[in-house]
Amino acid sequence: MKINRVKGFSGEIKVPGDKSISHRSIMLGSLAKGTTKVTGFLTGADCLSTIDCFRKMGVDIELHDTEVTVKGLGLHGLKAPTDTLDVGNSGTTTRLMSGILAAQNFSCRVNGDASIQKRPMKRIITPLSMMGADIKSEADNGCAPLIITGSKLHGIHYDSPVASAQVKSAILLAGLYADGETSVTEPAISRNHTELMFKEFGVDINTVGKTATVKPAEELFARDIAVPGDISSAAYFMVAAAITPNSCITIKNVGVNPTRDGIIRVFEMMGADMTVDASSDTTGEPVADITVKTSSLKGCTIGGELIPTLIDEIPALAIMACFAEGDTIIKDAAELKVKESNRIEVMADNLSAMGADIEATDDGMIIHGGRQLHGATIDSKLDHRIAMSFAIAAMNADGETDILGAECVNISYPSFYEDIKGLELK
Ligand code: SPQ
Repeated sequence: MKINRVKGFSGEIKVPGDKSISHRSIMLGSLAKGTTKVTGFLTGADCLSTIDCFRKMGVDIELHDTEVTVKGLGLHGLKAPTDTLDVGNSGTTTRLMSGILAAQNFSCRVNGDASIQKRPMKRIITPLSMMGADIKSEADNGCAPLIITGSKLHGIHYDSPVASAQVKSAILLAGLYADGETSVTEPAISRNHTELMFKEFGVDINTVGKTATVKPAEELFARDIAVPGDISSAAYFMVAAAITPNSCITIKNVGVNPTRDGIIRVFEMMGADMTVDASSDTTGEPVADITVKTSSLKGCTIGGELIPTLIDEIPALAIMACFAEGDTIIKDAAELKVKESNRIEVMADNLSAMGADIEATDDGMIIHGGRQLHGATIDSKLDHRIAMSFAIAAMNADGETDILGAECVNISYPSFYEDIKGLELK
């Protein structure tokens, strides 16, 4: 896709539903007793993979536009799939579903695309095996395809070496089926959508500091879920407004759960012209309207416990840093290397191609802001967050930028290019 400089952006937008919450609504809806109605569901490819997997396990799931009806089979009602469960490109589907599959009374195979087959699964195989699970990596390389044979599970306490909501959630989901309490302590708090949704579905879950503890469940009770807009998708519009002259964008109904709102704190640190109007919660998740205007930005340091609260927004923030005065240091973010692509390497390579002054480090990157970007050929590596970040950069660069694999935005934001074009000043 070829993209050129724009004059500015103006207007109001509602971004699609939160990806993390959408996945979890299908999983918990499937395990609940009764019918779960989901509104604002994200119809990106990743969440469709989750629907497909649970349909293959006998769950009746109807999707109309962004509304989903899930007729739950109860905690012990899933059926053995006759085929491999295809998770596509979705790490969330793979890891969270593995926690559920570990406790079923059947065996199954879980596989996905080339990117999924490279992402580390040992991080869930290790704790789930400690609970008694039987999970094998088919190629014995710690990655998918996985062969999961349901087993009797025991409650454990796990000190997770990584701040990862996918690891934590896989263990907590398995904990629903364990013979005692299960708890996970993280080095820093990761997104807590599983814990919040557990509460909504009547699960006994408790969080103290960095430790989440779940009691085995007898039953989950269906609950309607209103999915807020995804702050990870809102991020592209926030950055676009901040770095593009003559711009003002309001993003309505964005989920601002404190375990996800690190981008708001970074916008404050960088001096962005932003207002956040909090409205009421939707199904336990706080929501706000966010307005960002063209801003005069300064570099900052992003690291420590802030990282898990903005991990998926780092590619967009790295673009923003190119337009700030001074240096931006992103550290403690080695997890970026094991996402849909190695996001440290891919950001450094592509931003360098556009003329930015950027150094990749072991656990992040250092960006010396203020260099004018120019058009280049960008390899998205089929990573949706890379494609969307560089679309925003391209709209502020001299000359033309060509984004290879641009269609991969369908993973989390199928209408991204139409939506951003719709806000462009003519
Ligand atoms: O689902 P997937 O492929 O892992 O998606 C990503 C993304 O950028 O959309 C990560 F690449 O989001 C993860 C996120 O990074 C979604 C997620 C969740 O819903 O629990 C948690 C984060 O991953 P992790 O490994 O830090 O728990």
